Parts: sequence; structure tokens; C-alpha cells
Amino acid sequence: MKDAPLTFSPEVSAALADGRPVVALESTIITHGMPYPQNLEMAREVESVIRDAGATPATIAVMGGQIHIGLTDPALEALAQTPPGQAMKLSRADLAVCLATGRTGATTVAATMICAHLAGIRVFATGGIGGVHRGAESSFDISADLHELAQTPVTVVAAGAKAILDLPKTWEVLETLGVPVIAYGQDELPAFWSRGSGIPAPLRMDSPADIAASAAMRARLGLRGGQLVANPIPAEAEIPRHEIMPVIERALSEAEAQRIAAKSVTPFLLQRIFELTGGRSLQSNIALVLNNARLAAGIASEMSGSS
Ligand code: PSU
Ligand code: MN
Repeated sequence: MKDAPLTFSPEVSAALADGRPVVALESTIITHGMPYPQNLEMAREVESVIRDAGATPATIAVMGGQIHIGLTDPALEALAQTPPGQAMKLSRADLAVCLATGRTGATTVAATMICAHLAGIRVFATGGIGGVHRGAESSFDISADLHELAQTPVTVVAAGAKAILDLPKTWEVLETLGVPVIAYGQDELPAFWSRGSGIPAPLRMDSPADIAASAAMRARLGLRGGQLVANPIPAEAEIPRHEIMPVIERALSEAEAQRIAAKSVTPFLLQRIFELTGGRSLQSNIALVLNNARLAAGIASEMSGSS
């Protein structure tokens, strides 16, 4: 893949050349997942958490026909100020079109995994992955994130799948696709804004070293695909399930009434839940992303043997 149009920031390129730990970060959460200026603050804070943990952050986005692996601060700021309508929300299906036409695109979990793998980065931190939407039995709306986890060898650290989704169906699909879903430090799968989901975790691990070892073992076995590490939100930042569920239900019925579909569903729901919780959901979302970045840095350090 030496032909891929990759542009590395000097910081990321030096880290990769030295074999030091690098953590990939997505950009859809910046352009479509959070409002400005909190999105920019979050993006900067995540990068500094990763640096403090001894790894190098690589925020990924598409600009000017290039996949940027690591953004300078002015580029990060420009991206954070781009209205959602002006940046494409890129998944596997539209990554090449965006590059070929020179448009600006933010990478979802799926597209970030593809780009991270092209760049030789093995760990990626995000908020929550996409999954099976409620009502998928009629809409067929299932995020391409799930299929990407099944085919691209990147370990993704998330606080579970976003609780706006049909969580039991999401975990069923991941099992069918052969994706290891590893709860970190507890026996129950987390549910994004809440630590618990009531669903037992198929797998549990308690250390970054074990997670790094299982990624290495998959490679030795020739198994395609990545791993999903489901890291519960810190207790002090969580919105308990009984509080967030009615809010999610209300946002979902509004989305249905307004016929919100396809790529707009997730951004619409996140924005409505933000409004309905008076901003509390955003504070939780930021806290869980930072927590995931910290764990991802630990895993990346174990993978590069530098911890
Ligand atoms: N995590 C967050 N906020 C987000 C996302 C993840 O905390 O906005 C984004 C990711 O980029 C993920 C996408 O890939 O939402 C899923 O979108 P969809 O459901 O349309 O596949
Ligand atoms: Mn979708």
C-alpha cells in the first residue's frame, strides 16, 4: 500500500520511525459528534492525555486529496470549525471518492481503522462505535463500523456502542462477524454514557498487556480483523441508565417523526440528547473519550514494548 496518499505530521512520522507507541483518533466525532468549541477542546485534550501517557496521538482526516495522519493545531482548529454539512462523514464506501475529488472529510470509526492500518498504527481510541440502529429490521441501518472491525487489524477502544443503538443486536452482529468484544475491568458490557448495560460481556480483560497479547495472537493465527475493547465510562462522569434511557427514547421518536435517516441519524440523536440533558451528555461523552485515550495509550505502549 505504498501508494496510498498519506501525509504524516512530523510528530507521528518520528514516532512511527522509532517504533514508539502511536494512538489513532477519528475526526467524525469532531465535525459531526460534538458542537464547537467543545469539540476542539476535546480534540486537544485527548491528544494531551495520550502524550502524558507516553504515546503519540494521530488524529486522522482527509483534506486536499491526502489522508492526514496527525494534524497540526491550526488544522485541528479548522476542522473543528467546519460545519457538518461541509465535511463529508467518511466510511469505507466514500473514502476514495472524497480523496479523488479533493474534498474535506472526517473519518468515522470504519474509515479511521482503514487509514490507521495503512499508516501502520495498531490502536485507535474513540467515544462509541456505530452499530445496529433501532428499527434496523425495517431500515437496514447497520453501521459499517461493525464490518470494518471484522476485517481490519486495529484494536479499537470505545465505551461500548453508542446507547442510541440496539445494543443486544449490535453485540450479536459482532459475535457473528468474529470480532472479540472485550469488556475492560468488568463482567458487564458498558453502554456509552452508562457503565452498565445489563448485558454480560462475552470477554473480559483487566490489563493493557493482555489486550496487546491477544492482538498479537490474532496476527499469529492469521485471523483477520480487529478487537473491540469496551471501556466503561468513569463512575463520576456516568449518566445512569434509568436517567439516560427516557432521553434516548424521546430523541429517537423525534428522529422518527422528522424522518431523519442514514448518516444523519447518529449526529441528530447526539445533538438532541445534548439539548435534552442540558449539556450533561456532552460532558460525559468527553470524559469517556479521555478515559479511552488513556487506555489506548497503555495498549499501544505494550504493543511497542515501551511500557
Ligand atoms: N463516538 C462518539 N461520537 C461520534 C462517533 C463516535 O462519541 O459522533 C461517530 C463515529 O465516527 C462512528 C459514527 O463511526 O459516529 C457512527 O456513525 P453511523 O452510526 O452513521 O455509522
Ligand atoms: Mn448508518
